Amino acid sequence: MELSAILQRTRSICVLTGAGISAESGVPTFRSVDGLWNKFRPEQLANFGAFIRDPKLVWEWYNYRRKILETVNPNPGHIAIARMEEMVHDFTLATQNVDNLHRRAGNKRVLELHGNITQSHCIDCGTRDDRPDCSDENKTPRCKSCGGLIRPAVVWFGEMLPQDVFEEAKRAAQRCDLFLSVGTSALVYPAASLPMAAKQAGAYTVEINIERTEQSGMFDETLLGRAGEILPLIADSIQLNKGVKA
Ligand code: BV8
Ligand code: ZN
Repeated sequence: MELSAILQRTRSICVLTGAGISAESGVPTFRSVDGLWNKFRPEQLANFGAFIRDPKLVWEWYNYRRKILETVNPNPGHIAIARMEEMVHDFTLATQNVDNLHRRAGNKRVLELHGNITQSHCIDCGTRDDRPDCSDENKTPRCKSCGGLIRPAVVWFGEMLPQDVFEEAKRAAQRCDLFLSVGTSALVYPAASLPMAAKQAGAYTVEINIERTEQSGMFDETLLGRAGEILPLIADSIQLNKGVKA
């Protein structure tokens, strides 16, 4: 059974996205050569130990990424997923991205498996402070109520994902009849376990990537190409099948 046939009768879609969907917006991916700070492996900076050892360096990296996000916009891939949410009865979006672009594209419900870089809070009292004072680059941002260190609200390597969010994504993967894995190298767990959970529950699984990945062999179909070109075609096909007026 091909994807086009599935799209005619699908009532429940679950989508998992990775950095690849934001590449066409100009957000560097993690593993691409011009990737983020490619002299560091993400695991080296995106962990609590590194933060405690050198909070200034880790904040430099997050402020560098926050700055990029102020200059980019959602692309046709993000927008196609927001359209799918409108059209499909049971639609779930789970993302590994912390870039807030799915929300900016109009998705109302986004399961942020790894948090959101535009948010931050105190590691001691938990007070939220999304605009910590990073003006003095020699100082690390401190909590206005207890003086504790402020950290980005993202999930670092070795840290648990927000369990309610991950469990909801897993339930959606096991409930859907179509699972789309978009722009992810599928190397980071437990997010990378979701496609297999969908497959084992009988969903039709499709990978969308500019190249094959570690998991390509598991998918029913791998569509090689740019997410910003393939996803609008899928959204159009869903719209056509539902005869939904734009
Ligand atoms: C945890 C937030 C419990 C921070 C991130 C099982 C096996 C092995 C290892 C583990 C395991 N279980 C746990 C681990 C350890 C670890 C892990 O998975 N390590 C990996 C490296 C092997 N996992 C964890 O630590 C997780 N926590 O397990 O807690 C626990 C607790 C204590 C002790 C033990 C267990 C937490 C993981 C979350 C880490 N945080 N991000 C931040 O962003 O700063 S992960 C981060 O990296 C991203 O969120 C994302 O998940 C990952 C990057 O992957 P992608 O998004 O896929 O991006 P990438 O660049 O790799 O690939 C882009 C793809 O797009 C490519 O394939 C490319 O071809 C494609 N592409 C490019 N352009 C396009 C495109 N596709 C389509 N169109 C285009 N235009
Ligand atoms: Zn505090």
